[in-house]
Amino acid sequence: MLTDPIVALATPPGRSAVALIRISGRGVFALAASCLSPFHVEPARTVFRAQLRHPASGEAIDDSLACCFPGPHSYTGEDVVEISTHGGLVVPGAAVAALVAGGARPAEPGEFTRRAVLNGKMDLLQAEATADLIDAGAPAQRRRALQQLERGLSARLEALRGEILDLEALIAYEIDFPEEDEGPVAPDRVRRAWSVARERVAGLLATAPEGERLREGALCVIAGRPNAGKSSLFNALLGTERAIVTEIPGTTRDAIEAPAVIAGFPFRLVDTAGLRQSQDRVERLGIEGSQRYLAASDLVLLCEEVGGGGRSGEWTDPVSDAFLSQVRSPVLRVRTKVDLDPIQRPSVHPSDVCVSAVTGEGLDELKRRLAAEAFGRLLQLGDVEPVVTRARHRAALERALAELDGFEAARSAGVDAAATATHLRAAVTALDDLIGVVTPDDVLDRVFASFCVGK
Ligand SMILES: Nc1nc2c(ncn2[C@@H]2O[C@H](COP(=O)(O)OP(=O)(O)OP(=O)(O)O)[C@@H](O)[C@H]2O)c(=O)[nH]1
Ligand SMILES: [Mg+2]
Repeated sequence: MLTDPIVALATPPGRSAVALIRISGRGVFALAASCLSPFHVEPARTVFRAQLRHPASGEAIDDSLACCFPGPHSYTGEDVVEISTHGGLVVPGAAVAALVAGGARPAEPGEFTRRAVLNGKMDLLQAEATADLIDAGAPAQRRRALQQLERGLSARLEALRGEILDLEALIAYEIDFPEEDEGPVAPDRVRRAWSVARERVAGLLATAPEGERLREGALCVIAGRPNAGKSSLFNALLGTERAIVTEIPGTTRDAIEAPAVIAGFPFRLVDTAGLRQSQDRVERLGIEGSQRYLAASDLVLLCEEVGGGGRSGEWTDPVSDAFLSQVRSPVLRVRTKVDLDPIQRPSVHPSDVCVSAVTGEGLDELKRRLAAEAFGRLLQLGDVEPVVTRARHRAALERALAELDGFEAARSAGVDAAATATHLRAAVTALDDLIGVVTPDDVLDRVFASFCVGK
């Protein structure tokens, strides 16, 4: 399927040693030949040096390298030429303009990958993984995206699809021999096959919360009463002096959000205004902001100074506890400023983490706990087990699960075999949509909306 020629700069604009330009589609070899000399398709996939010129004016633009990928053995499945030019602010733009003058159209975001999907070079899950790999900001995101790009998730879903098809085949016997009381397939066998498939769908679905969190970053809110050392901890976790720290209680007013990679996982750390009953209008607004963040959080770090409370070093913060009573996410208690009062430490609750933003003590332990709390299931699964990472995946699996349950309910109710089988068909369709076997245009539009140009 060859379509109109498109061109895009595949590398980001700006000062760099080289830039990569791609053209793909019908007639791109002739188009490239009008701008590059010498130009030859053969030997394919071999780099050669060529002068790049404007096809109309003949003006020399760059001394470049070019490489031809005849379809279908290319990224898009179409004829593709990749041209490496010098980087910087002027050369790549002039090179793209020359190729446009030669007849190429500037590509839409994600258009190359979209063509790859339409031409069967990759499925929709791989296309999403391509975007995730480019967007990865933490090692765990990169590993997960690469696993999905290498068809980890696709292969698992295909196996699952196969199991449901097998189940459909078992049911087909009953459809063909409806009069026989005890058909050729024991009901137990159907039930077992159903239960295995259901467990697998449910298992994958259970990875969705942490999988989606992996793409977006876990929202970790640092809360506690004024002066508890929240901003200091925030800065220590980020490794920069991002938030203002003073000895005056009520220093932080506006919540500050910053991305952070902790133990290889992506987090969005939030420093908040200290929790207390306040008459100050500005501070009250700040505290309301803290509460909004708390409500949306994936995880709360509740801070209290280790020597700040009662004599025993126990938790003494009823105000924060009252604020937190509305919070549904897990709360990790952090005892701060342990450098100040080491004597109190033995009486601290064993699950509390003791840290000092001044000496750095306890920070590694806290980071480990954060990763375990926000991504424990992923840590347990390791990098080999597939995980679903998008709302689109979750919706499709929920649909498949509902159909499998519908199948079992219909069977229990004594519905005839042909009617129960429609549920299995629908479950298979849900998985097909997820992998992207036949994908309607609007789904493609949504998937590729967030892509960068040139991918
Ligand atoms: N010795 C010591 N002092 C600390 C530590 N962490 C914070 N402090 C001090 O405690 C005071 C308050 O620190 P902040 O980080 O501003 O506390 P906060 O919880 O953000 O306070 P608010 O924004 O007012 O709610 C400052 O004087 C810090 O220098 C620590 O680990 N050790
Ligand atoms: Mg603060």
